[in-house]
Amino acid sequence: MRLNSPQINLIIRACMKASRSLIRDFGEIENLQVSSKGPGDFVTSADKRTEKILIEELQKAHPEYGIITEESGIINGTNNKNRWIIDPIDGTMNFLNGIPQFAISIGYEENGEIISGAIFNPIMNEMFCAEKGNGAYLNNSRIRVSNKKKINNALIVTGGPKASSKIKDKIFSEYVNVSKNVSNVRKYGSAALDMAYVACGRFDGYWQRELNYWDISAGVIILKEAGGFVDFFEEDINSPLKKNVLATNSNIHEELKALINKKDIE
Ligand code: 2AM
Ligand code: CA
Repeated sequence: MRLNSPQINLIIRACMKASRSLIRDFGEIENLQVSSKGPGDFVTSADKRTEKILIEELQKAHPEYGIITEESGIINGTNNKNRWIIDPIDGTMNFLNGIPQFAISIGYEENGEIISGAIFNPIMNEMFCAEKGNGAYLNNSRIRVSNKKKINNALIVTGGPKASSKIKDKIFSEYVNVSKNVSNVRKYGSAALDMAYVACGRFDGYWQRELNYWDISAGVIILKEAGGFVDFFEEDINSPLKKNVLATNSNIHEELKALINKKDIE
């Protein structure tokens, strides 16, 4: 791998360390699923344990950096210059159900711009990472987005609506509209991995509403460095950590955008 900033090395080291207990925890899930208690509480503690290890590792090197995380919220909130954006387990529902489609996601921001990041699926042993100007990688190989040019041949991935969504009907009708105009649509359950999969050409495009910044921060730089294009649409200035995301191989971007922004689904 030719990525070598101190930040990306730190992120990768933190991911590797945290993944050891995460893999053990995932192994326990199967037993818990058949127990009367179920795996719910166990998953919450796996999430917290993973996040704690990640924060400890990152803080060892830079105690002053800002951190935004899913579980612990905001740390060193006044530091807007250097920030880690952490999702300890993205794809929690998959993890909970013993499905190996989940990942640790860490993005690194300087002055509000994400400049490096990694998404690590510890079960598949797939480490996606990127650094501004130095390309994107899957393990030791350079990755690029697909070259597909026509939306009707495209394989698209999406997610949601979440259980608490107030715009379920809108999201479902969007799904129908896109489905009618592309080769097929998948729902894989991890926003971070969905973005990474567009970056390496497994999917041609991805969209999802009502995400959080930590779900997709690392994905943004990985996809950009792989030649893709990322848009945040219908942004709410009062909730800067809430995101609606459209991410593609660039070629099909405008066409997918048009399918999502159709008047009849507004
Ligand atoms: P999570 O697994 O960390 O919760 C599933 O479609 C994707 O949406 C996952 O990446 C999931 O992240 C994310 N997501 C964000 N907010 C969510 C919520 N409230 N409920 C379910 N999934 C959510
Ligand atoms: Ca997440």
